[in-house]
Formats: sequence, C-alpha cells, structure tokens
Amino acid sequence: MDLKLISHPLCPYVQRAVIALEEKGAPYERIDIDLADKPAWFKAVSPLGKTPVLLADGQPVFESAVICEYLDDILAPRLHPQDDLVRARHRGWIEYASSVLSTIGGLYSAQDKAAFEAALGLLRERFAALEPVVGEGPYFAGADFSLVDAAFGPVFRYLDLFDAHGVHCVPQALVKVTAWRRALAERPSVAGAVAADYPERLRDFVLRRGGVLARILAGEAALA
Ligand SMILES: N[C@@H](CCC(=O)N[C@@H](CS)C(=O)NCC(=O)O)C(=O)O
Repeated sequence: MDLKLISHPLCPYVQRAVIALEEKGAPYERIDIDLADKPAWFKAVSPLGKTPVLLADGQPVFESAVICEYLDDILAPRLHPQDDLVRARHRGWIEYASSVLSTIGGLYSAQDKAAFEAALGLLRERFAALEPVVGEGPYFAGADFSLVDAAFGPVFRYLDLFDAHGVHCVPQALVKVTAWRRALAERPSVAGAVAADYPERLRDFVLRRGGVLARILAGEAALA
C-alpha cells in the first residue's frame, strides 16, 4: 500500500501517526504543509483543514486516532492490546491525551497571569490523574509500547521547553509519570518523530503567541 502522511512540523497529532508508522517499520512519505497557507489540494482531502491526513493508496483518512487505528489494523506489530476491555480503556486515555494537548494550548495562549495559572494548575491535575493509571513501566501498560504511548510522546515533548524555563507541569511527586515520560523520550520512534529544528520552531511558535509563556521564554516575566 502507498502511504503518504500529510503533516506539519510541529503538529502533535501528526507525531502520533509518525510514531505508529515507525513502530511498524512501514515505508511512507511525509509531506509537510504550511497550515498558515493551506494548499488547495490539502483542503480537498481534509474536510476540517487539519493535519494529519493519511493518503492510503490516494484515499484520505483523517483524525489522528482513526489513522492510528487504521495503521494498527493493516500493519504488524499490533500496538493496541488484544483484550476488548483493555483496548477500550486505552482508547479513553488516547482521548485524554487530546484533552491534555488542548490544555497545553491554553497554557501557551494565556494572555494574562490568571489564565496562565489556571491552565498550569489544570495541567498538573491532568498529569496527577495519570499517576495511578500508569503501569510498572517502562511504558503505559508495561513492557509493550502501545498507541497510548504514541499519543503521550508528543504531549511530553512540549514539557521540555517549558521545564527549561522553570514552568514545571509534572510535579516531582509523580514518579511513575516522570519515569514514563523519560522512557518515551528515549524511544527511537518518539525521538525521531520530529526534525532536529523542532525545539527552535516550538520556541518561535510560543513566542509568536505573545502571551505569558512567551514573556517567560523571552525572560521578561518570572513565575511568582
Ligand atoms: N482531532 C484532530 C486534531 C488535529 C489538529 O488539531 N491539527 C492541527 C495542527 S496540530 C491543525 O491542523 N490545525 C489547523 C487548523 O485548525 O486550521 C486529530 O486528532 O487529528
């Protein structure tokens, strides 16, 4: 099957699909587009104008969770668990990862201190809720890397920039989440899902939001 992944260099949802493809060792072509100037051909295959879109033999599949499920259906090894109930629970945590991404968006978009602190507090709660759910490691459900791991690798990647500027979203007491985050960062499929210039691009992206986090990154504001 001919697989083309329509992508954006910063998109965390794209990274899920890249991680799944890399875990499966599948040949594919990644095509990065400019989301600020969407090509007409992209709008024709993406009903919501969002990345990622997978073109499978030219047929568009959209929504990252759906793309990952489809890749899991057609390519070995299985990343979803076999057990129906466990698989349903994994799907829930993948949705949860999307909600954490929205909260991260709230953090880097916050224009005043109150909104910033509300987003930071919510993020810490979101990570705390994971602590009793994460297994004994190294991955979400133990030894086997799953699609939940593919969804959280891109979530944790944001935190490297934030941590470097004293904005800590994962409290130190969350030892299992912290170990999981480290294991994901070391997984080749996760590490390689973005280009070498990703940190610089993310920094520029946050600075362009002009919010509280941008001011912290620029050294103009300090955390109280
Ligand atoms: N629910 C979608 C979310 C995808 C998404 O939000 N993509 C962003 C980039 S990370 C996008 O394409 N935004 C462009 C736009 O909304 O115009 C998925 O899981 O695939």
